[in-house]
Amino acid sequence: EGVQPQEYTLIKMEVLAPFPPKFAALEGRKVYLAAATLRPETMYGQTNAWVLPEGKYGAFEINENDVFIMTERAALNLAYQNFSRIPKKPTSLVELTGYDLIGLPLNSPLAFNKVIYVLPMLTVLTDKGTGIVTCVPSDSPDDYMAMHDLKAKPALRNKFGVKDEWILPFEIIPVINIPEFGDKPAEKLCTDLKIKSQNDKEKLAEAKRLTYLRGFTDGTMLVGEYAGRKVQEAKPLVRNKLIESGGAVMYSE
Ligand code: A2H
Repeated sequence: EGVQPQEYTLIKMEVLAPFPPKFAALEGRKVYLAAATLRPETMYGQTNAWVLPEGKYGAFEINENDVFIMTERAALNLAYQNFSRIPKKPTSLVELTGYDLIGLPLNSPLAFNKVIYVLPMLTVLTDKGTGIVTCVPSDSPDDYMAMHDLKAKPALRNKFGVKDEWILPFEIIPVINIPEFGDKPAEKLCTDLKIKSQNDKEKLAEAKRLTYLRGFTDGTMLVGEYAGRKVQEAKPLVRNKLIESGGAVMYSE
């Protein structure tokens, strides 16, 4: 990691009732998967959340009501940023793995899809952000390829117990137009660069660089309250809205 702190928006993806048996200790609480993003303006296009199947997570008390599911490392950082029931001390109500989370139904702020599901992604890092990633296949090449892999490979879905209805009905939702790359920039770049799977690290890094750069400088919002505005202008506005409405908190590491 560099010396520059990275500022993330943590999106509060609410876990919908009924909770599974493993979540018994969380009854009566508001439970969220806390997803770290650098692109809050894309949240309209969320199609699912990603977790690392073998990853270790906890359900941490943020205050009397709210519980965030994330890595312990993120919970400790957040506790030092004033997000913990006991000051500077993360307290977990239950230990979880990614496998416990796969298939949970979520409602995520701004998402046009009212219910989305938790799915496995093998490239999620547990030492970055919260270890939870929200999937926006229109604008993130990593997300697009991971979704493409799961859709194209029934054996991969089987391996992780992913039901067809958690993924197959979800289509790419255009969120931003980039003059060079169109309304589905991630798909266009992955196709143009002939990226084969979510494990094609080098090409994905190039696709990410291009979408991030061009999206920020030349992108225009297609949807939401700031449709027609430049991404540069919309990004802080959407982020502030999310925070004011209780849908997100800021987090740095
Ligand atoms: B971004 P940086 Cl639309 N493991 O959010 C792997 N990836 C992670 C992660 C983790 N533990 N935590 C966060 N991320 C992803 C949206 C998005 C993102 C779009 C386009 C590009 C993009 C929707 N997914 O990121 O290494 C999250 O995905 C491209 C860089 O800290 C987060 O923002 O720079 C981004 O990586 C943070 O990456």
